[in-house]
Amino acid sequence: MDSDDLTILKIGGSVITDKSTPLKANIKAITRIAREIRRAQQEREEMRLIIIHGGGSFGHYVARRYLDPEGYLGVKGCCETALWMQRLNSIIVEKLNLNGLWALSFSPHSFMVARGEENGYGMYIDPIVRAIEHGAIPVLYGDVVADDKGFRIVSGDILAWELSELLGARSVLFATNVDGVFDRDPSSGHGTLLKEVGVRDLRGNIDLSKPNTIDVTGGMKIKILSGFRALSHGAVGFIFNGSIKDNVYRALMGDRSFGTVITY
Ligand code: IP8
Repeated sequence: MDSDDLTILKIGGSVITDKSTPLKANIKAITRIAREIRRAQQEREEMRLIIIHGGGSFGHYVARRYLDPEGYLGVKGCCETALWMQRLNSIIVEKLNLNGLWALSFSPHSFMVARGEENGYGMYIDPIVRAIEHGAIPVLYGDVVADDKGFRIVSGDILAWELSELLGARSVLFATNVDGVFDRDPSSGHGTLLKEVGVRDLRGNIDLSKPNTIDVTGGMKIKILSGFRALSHGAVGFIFNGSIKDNVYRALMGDRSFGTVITY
């Protein structure tokens, strides 16, 4: 597989679910994004794609009720979270296929383990590579993952960076519900959108906190910092607003005139 043509698109849960209503998918947004991806695929035939989506009002809502202070879910919480994430995933995969994208679901809990903070994750990625080689679009999602003590959560952001590193994908796109990275909390009314952020330069003067009451996997800061290794190996991230029409299409076509580019 030629990894230069491989793009990883992470679609935030806040874009594809209704975050104010538990367990409600945003069908309109999912359908719009599916059409935009299809349009980009038709115009960039060489593009290979992995799609990863977040948890939104499915995974985060369910997991929050079970997480203990150490970040473990317990077996009941694990299975319930996995079940609801699978439901959201099947809605998304269905809409992608209905719009002419040959999307194939992969449940991360079934092919990966967590090895502790220092050692990252172990994954069996051959089926994903084969699927891409044979023309399918693997669709993964933030999920539950086992380590040697129990079940934790792995965010779709981490999966995006991990896969980018393992497969050598250069382009890692994050469709979120904000315009990109701001130098301070934009809700203060004074934030300026940054065109580019180097992960090495992250300093105290950039306030990456994103007030969010529902996410259990952190905000913008973790999204960027968890890319440190992949970025140091040549990946380039792009964080943009995927709730705005045509932005997913534009991002897939290589337009970087909006949003924030993340480099090493
Ligand atoms: O929304 C979290 O994935 P994220 C998934 O990408 C769960 O952080 C299960 C809460």
